[in-house]
Amino acid sequence: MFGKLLSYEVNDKEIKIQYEKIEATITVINDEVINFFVPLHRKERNSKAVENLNLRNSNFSVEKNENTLNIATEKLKIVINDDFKIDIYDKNEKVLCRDYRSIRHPFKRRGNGTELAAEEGHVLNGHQNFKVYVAKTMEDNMYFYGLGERTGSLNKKGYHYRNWNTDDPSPHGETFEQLYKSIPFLISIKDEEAFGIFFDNHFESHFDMGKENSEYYYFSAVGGNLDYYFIYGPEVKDVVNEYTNLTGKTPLPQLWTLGYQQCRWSYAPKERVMEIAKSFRERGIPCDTLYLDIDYMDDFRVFTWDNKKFENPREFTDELKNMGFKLVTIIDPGVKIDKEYSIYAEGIKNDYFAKDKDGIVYKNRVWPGDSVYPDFMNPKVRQWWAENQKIMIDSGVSGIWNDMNEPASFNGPLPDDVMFNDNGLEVTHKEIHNIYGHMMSKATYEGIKEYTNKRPFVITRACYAGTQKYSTVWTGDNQSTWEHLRMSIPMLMTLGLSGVSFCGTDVGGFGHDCTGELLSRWVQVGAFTPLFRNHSAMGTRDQEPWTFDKETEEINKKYIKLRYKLIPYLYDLMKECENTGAPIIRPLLFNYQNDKNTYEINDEFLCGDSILVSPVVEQGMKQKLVYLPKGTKWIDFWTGENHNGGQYIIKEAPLDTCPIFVKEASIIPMSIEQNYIGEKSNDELILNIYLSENDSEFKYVHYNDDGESFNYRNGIYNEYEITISNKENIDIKFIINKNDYINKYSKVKFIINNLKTNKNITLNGKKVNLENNAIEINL
Ligand code: MIG
Repeated sequence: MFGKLLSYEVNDKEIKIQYEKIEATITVINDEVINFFVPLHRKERNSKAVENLNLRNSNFSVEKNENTLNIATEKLKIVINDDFKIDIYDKNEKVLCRDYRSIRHPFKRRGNGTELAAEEGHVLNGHQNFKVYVAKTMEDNMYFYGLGERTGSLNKKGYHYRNWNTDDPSPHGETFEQLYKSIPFLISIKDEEAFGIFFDNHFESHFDMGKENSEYYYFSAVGGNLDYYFIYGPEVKDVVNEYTNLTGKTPLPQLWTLGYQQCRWSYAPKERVMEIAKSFRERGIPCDTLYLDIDYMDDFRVFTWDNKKFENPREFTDELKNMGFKLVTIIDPGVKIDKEYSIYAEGIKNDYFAKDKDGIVYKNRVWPGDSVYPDFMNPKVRQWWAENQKIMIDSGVSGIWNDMNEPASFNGPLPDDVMFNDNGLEVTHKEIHNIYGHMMSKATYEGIKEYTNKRPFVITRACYAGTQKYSTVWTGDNQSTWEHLRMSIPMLMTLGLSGVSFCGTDVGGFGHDCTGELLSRWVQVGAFTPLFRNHSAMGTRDQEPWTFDKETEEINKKYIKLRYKLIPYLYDLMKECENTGAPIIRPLLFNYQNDKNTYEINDEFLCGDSILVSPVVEQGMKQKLVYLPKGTKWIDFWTGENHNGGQYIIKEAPLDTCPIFVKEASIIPMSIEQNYIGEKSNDELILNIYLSENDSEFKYVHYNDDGESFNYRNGIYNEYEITISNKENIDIKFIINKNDYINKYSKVKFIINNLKTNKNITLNGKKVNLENNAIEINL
């Protein structure tokens, strides 16, 4: 393809390689991360995912052999051949990733009489040809993970996926090759060693993990540059950390966003919203956030209110705030064509909308009828969109929900040649489709940040690699089916592995009618997912926790309350995520990579390091087969029973019981029960300690700050360090590492949940006596 390797030149971290037909560049980002770039489309890289390429120190060597160029870092050996064929080894010369040398050889699709079959509606794919195509040799024992929002199982080996953000409200199934989000990032584990490939190309792209031919896997795109990063582990954790060093970490959110959220298409008018708000408080079911879907607007004009339904928005949001509710409103990208409407008029005047190839403003149809599409590629448009957030913020709205930003359209898809203006560069829809939602979220984030000075809460449906910097995501229009509850678990774990830690599904399901049993099981999963939002579609039955029967209501209440108790733990996880990119809900393999039994577990997840959740995801099932990973013991959260790791157990799971296990030698911080964040003063820290059976020493660091501002970035936070040494005695050490946030805890309660010995217990060196296995101290 590129011909013979002729010469090379090293320039600091860059190695330019002259081939017969083109020049390629290799950049050593650090010892573990290497970028491979060939300007097939454009000379310069134009990444919207990687905003600053942060090159770190590494001592690498480059050496030319007869036909190859050999690059060595502390961790990797990279051999570059003719045609830009690349082989990568770890430092022990073990193969990690080798380019496939033979020609592409897809499996056969037999298609006699295909026309008739197509007429009946069968999709008859051929094997597509691509402008950018890289095939890697399938080694033995490979497992594949990541790729963002996907249906199907955790392990992607044998499947093919497409990146083209798509709004398809029909029931998502394993046959779906694409959904709303495009994250061209793949993780592979081979012999317990992991690496990642991030193909930073936002054209339509494809990943095929050996479906086409089991001898190779490939990534490809219909246009754009060849631009990919190889990211070495050897742990999946390291791969995710480095990937999020490139594309950005999920920032610490406001505390209230971790509470329970209730949504519906649509709560309106105001009286209906107040009725919902009162119901939560009367029934004592905690809830922090209510949503307004598209019907709050004046005929779907974004940044307006329907004053018949919501006479005085500010008064209304104040009333909600007094009851402890935050309001999030939906904003779609489509702007209604209406000369009298200021947003449209301003956009037209300033040339802010995408145009067709002849330079005429492009229109399609969405909720407001005929509409135009803001050109989010243009920095001026993003600035304008950011300023528009002020309209919502001034009405007392606390967060913004961005929907329909694939972008979706009712009147057929946007043509490839709709034109956008990327800071002076003319780009087509074909090129930027997959980053439209990403750029919209960026604008929304920046506006909210500017006008509130708080950590913005944005929730988006479409996204690209790196959107996690700006927005949380939900997985779009699922259905109230058991299949979709089951599917949500690998889907959310996969999003987490792909950098998008703050994610959730519509709890209870969006389309179709939910049942009490399904909602009861769904809320048991939702209680542990970072974004915990119940949502349902227009025309479906009511789905609030109390709208089925008493039992369903009680189960919802139980798990929502548990969620609120766990918020300090979840907040600590979000803080960890901001530092390391580690997802909140994660597949077992993330922590137990040396236990192969975890590689294909789809119906369990870890919430942080300490909690394993194995929810029931089948109708009628009252027992659950639970796998407990090797190397540690697991304590049943409900009964305190101890189990060895490395085995399957059967856990009794009546409808009100979600199987939950705590890793031994853990500390889980909890808070008192409240109906919403900030209802009660947060002055007591409750530390739940789970001892190990054998001697051990373990540590936990708990973080606390004002829960809303950016002051923590200037050091305004508190940090507590708890160390437990469980040997001859049980020695608890409690230290305040940092004490700069003014609202401090005044009390700490230590609870030893599984105290089975009569060892002496000391706290900071002094012998103490427990009462009901607990001791409380004043600070
Ligand atoms: O096509 O705004 O996924 O959450 O309730 C429907 C109405 C448009 C799709 C979103 C859904 C939302 C709905 N929207």
